[in-house]
Amino acid sequence: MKRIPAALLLLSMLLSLAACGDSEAQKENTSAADTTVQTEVPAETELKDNVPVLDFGGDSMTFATMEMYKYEMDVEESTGEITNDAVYNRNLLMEDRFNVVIDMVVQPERDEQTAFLRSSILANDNAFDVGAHFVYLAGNLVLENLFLDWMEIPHVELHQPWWVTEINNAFTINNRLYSPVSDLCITHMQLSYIYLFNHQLAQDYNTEDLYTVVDEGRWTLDYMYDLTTSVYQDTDGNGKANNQDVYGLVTDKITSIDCYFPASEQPTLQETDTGLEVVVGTERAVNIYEKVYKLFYENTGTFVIPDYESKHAMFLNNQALLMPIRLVKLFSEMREMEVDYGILPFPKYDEAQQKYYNSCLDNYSVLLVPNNVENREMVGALVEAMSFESMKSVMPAFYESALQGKYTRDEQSVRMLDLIMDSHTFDVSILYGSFFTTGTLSYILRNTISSKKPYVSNYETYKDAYSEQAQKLYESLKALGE
Ligand SMILES: [Ca+2]
Repeated sequence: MKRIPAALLLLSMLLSLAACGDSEAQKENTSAADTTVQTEVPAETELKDNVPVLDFGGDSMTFATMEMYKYEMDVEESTGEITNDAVYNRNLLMEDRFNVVIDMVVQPERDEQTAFLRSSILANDNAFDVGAHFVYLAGNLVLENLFLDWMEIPHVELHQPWWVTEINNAFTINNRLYSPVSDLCITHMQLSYIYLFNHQLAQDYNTEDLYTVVDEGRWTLDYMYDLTTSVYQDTDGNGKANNQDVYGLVTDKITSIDCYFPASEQPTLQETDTGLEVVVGTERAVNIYEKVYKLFYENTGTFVIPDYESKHAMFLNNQALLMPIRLVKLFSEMREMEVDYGILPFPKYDEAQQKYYNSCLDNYSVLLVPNNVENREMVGALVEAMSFESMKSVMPAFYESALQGKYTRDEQSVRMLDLIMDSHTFDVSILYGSFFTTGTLSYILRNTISSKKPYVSNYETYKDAYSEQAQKLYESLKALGE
């Protein structure tokens, strides 16, 4: 089953807005989103969760979360703001349907959250039913044997499109899954890495239609090199490639690099019959390194910026045809952009690769159930139904907010967003990153590309340590619950 609703929903908005002029479309934006969505897509109502009729007698369903992400789980009141109200309405619906009260315990920051989840479970105080935590910090807690395997939670149907299949598959080891992701975790969407392209520069440089390139499966690392290498203009005429010039690609050299392995269908670890195998020494992995290296450093059309943020200013100033960015920035900085931009997935390894894959920054939420939770049935029913409802109404509300104003005209970008959300994957070595301290397996591509270190010798140096750590991790995971 494809994850399609957001595109369908937004398409219905687009169609309803198509008759309006630009300024009207912008004015009508919020009300159109509020009123037309539900009525125009009958197909949508057919998709629903399989949770039966249940009455939890007014009990509390309590989420443990952090201040910065509490909007994923609950909001205090209806405010008229589209994303706030989508969460508010979802929870009203759930409270009514299951006769529960949705509640939260909120910690100020990540360290308090780590401490709270652990101490609450150890104290057996039943202070929460489901915890949400940063993916890169969750693995440590999982290894402390604090949580239940979601395969044992009733009503949870992990194959449904409101669960993030590729990530959950990657996190399943020994047929157990302790830290899944669903559309309840809206941060997996917001922290998604995507590519933006500048429509004006695409026109100026006569590039072919990039959506067609994606659709035809030709959006690859090699294609991106060929496309960007001819795009350069020494705008300030100083004879040097600097931040005043125009480029085919402007990129950071930090977290976005983490996405090229997953996008090329290259994991760092793979489960075998006997353990976890480290697979970053393969020919494919080495080739990915070489392709990204060439794209970054052997390309007149690329400008590499050491920090994360300052590339945004260059893109806003029409100095970059392409730029990788976290989707969440569309809600803020990118709203200032006057020239239209389009959204693209990360490139594939080659045309033979069947699918596009996209990844996220390692700060999104995963879901954790305490091993002493009182009511597994309530946890399963609520998380399943809330995840479905999030896919149906909360995700589209966030799309609408992200693509506000002039971008609501770009139905192609919405289609690309759906493709990206439908292809989220993530490396399990980041979930269990604390096991891979020597040579930091999870970030081997980032570390070698950003420092221009040779890949193979770097891998050879840490090869034995990686294998040893992977085997220890496997044994620790096997011992959980036994
Ligand atoms: Ca220059």
